[in-house]
Amino acid sequence: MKYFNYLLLGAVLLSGNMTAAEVSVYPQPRSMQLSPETVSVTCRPEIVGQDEASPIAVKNIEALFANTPEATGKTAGLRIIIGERGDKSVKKYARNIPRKADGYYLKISGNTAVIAGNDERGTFYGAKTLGQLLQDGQLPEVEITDYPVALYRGVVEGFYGTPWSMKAREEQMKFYGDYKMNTYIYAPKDDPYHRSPNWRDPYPAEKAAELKSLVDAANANGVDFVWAIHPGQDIKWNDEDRDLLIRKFSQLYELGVRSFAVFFDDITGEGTDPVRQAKLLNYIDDNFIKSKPDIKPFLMCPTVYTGSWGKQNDYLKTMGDMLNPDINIMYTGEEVIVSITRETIDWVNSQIKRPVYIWWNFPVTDYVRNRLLLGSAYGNDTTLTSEDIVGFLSNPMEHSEASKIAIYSIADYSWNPATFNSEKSWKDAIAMLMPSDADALECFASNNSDPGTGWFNWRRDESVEIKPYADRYADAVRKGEKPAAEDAARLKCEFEKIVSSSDRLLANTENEALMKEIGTWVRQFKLQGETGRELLAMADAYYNADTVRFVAEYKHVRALQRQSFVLDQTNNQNEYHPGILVGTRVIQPFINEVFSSITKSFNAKYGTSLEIMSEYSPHKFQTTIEQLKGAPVRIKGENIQLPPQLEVIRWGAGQYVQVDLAEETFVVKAQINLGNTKPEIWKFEILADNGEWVVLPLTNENGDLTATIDRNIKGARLTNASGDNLEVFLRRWDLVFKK
Ligand code: 14T
Repeated sequence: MKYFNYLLLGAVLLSGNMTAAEVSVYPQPRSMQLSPETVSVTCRPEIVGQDEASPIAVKNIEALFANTPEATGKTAGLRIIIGERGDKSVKKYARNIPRKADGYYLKISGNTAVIAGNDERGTFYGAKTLGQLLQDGQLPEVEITDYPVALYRGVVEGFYGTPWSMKAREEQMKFYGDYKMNTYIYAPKDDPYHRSPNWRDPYPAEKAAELKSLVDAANANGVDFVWAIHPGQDIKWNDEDRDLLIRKFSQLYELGVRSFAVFFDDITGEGTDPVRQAKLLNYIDDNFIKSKPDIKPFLMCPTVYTGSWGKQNDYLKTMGDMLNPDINIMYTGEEVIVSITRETIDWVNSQIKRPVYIWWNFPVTDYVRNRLLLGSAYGNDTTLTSEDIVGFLSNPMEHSEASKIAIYSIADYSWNPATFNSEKSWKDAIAMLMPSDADALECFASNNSDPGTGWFNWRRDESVEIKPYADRYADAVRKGEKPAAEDAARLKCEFEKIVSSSDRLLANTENEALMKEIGTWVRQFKLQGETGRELLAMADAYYNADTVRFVAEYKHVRALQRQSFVLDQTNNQNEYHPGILVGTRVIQPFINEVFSSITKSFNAKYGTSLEIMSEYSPHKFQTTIEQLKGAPVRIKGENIQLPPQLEVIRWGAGQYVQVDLAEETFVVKAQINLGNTKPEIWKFEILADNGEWVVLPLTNENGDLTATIDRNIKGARLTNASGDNLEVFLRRWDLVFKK
């Protein structure tokens, strides 16, 4: 038989019924030789070796052909020979099986399919691959040798915020099994029995029962359920706490857990001592982990889990020297949220003296809860081998279904970094989640991927295709020129695509779990598309000097902006990052700038005074500081705020910022952070309900300039009263009210 190399084939059409493009195995196999021949499976295959083979592998094969009619005995059907190294059934193929954990050999030829695993999980993965190859009762003739680079692949549910539901987790287990991920770490920061205050206490019966069924779901899908404890914030370095920790592990062992971890991240104080941490971990490793024959290697997350912190001290080196060599150590990279590079790996491994276990903080959004990160998983080094990394996990969003876009690609990457194609993997993930509206979901995802400049400043590509057109159009507007017709047309087309994609997603019933998570963002996205479309019409009216049409379009844009404001204020009202942000990297800035510029020009030309601020707010902002003119007033939770500015603000003597409230409001206090400045040099005033400005004292509270207000006010103002021109940071400017 003549075999073709799959990778070289591309999308070339083959004779027979299947094309290479149709044959899509995920994660991408190490080696796959595909022949043009196909095998038709018309009756239920005979399975050979099922008594010894991995039971979940056999079960999967049986399920694949459950609806195929029974063999009649006249025609010879497909024979599936299945088993793992050492089983009689696959003895003949022993030398073909890769000697790698989770590895398998799969060969389909004539009327025989061989699935031979290096271990039980390998056999299971061989069965999963067979399932992906089977399409409409056809199997390609193929020979595959496959095994992963990273020994541990999957997810660490390690974010702050609403933990995944048990139902969502069970659904995830199946997904991990399907795409050859073998690890799920249970470590939700907001489970009180994982962390302080209750890490010492056993789970109450009801919670324990839920965890047990989760462990069963993990086992049914070849996934190691790792239970992690997070004791570091209040641990006492004594025998009592040590024994309580082991007692807690024992409870989870009874529930079926066979993999354990201790996390020391995000703590302060006594608990951070690496020597004591290492001694405790070695003790647990020697006296608990290794005392039972069936527990998998121990895992820890260090306090110094990020390179830029670790270089300042010997913490990681101490861990590397002291920890038992078989305890795995996690690490997020050079920063908390960052891509993983070759240098990252080489440095950390030199410290910890073992291959690192990567905790990749993508697509986690606990630091930007008003956004969705749906972009591709690009940027990690593709030369990593099993000597470099022992594990590679994703820390996901609190939206489990939406996180699958990234998780799918991380599964692909961690199995086989060398052939990883982030763009293709992203597209395939989207098609897997929503086959019939994949293009609509792609449109949404490609415009919702950047976490912004906040906290970590790890930026992601967004709206890449439309950006050049948007830039050129905005540039023309900025110069007072009419934008090119081609750019306007391309943008109009894009905004229409945004509207129609949103509508299709909102009507989609194929993946209800996904729509439940992202629906509000999709509604916001639709409003953004409509705003963009009407803005272009407004601009067009301006350039044609059609003032009547301009005003009508202006009002339409305003109405859409107002709807978007209401949506933002009434959904996802978490205390950290409330609201619903979409298209923040290219589209929203484009809309804001063009709206303001054109309205300003219109006002100048026709003597009108239309509001130029694009972001709708019932409250108004006035300032004499040039840099801050046009800044929006936002309402976030219980704060009316001016958004923090990244650049230094040059605040001249006597200059002020002032917020005019839409209506009289009871305000508790003002909290202002301008970097390191003294309260005496500022004058803070409120506009009292009798219409008079009243000066209130400012005090310094933990770096914030604070004024107690506790009354109804109509506005507030802060003036530079130092007599000097100042350079300050505008980090916070909040009026705190009670709803
Ligand atoms: F353990 C770690 F590897 C880790 O990443 N810990 C947390 C994690 O739970 C969280 O989801 C993630 C993303 O926000 O970052 C870590 O949490 C932080 C990191 C910080 F730098 C929380 C506050 C920080 F200032």
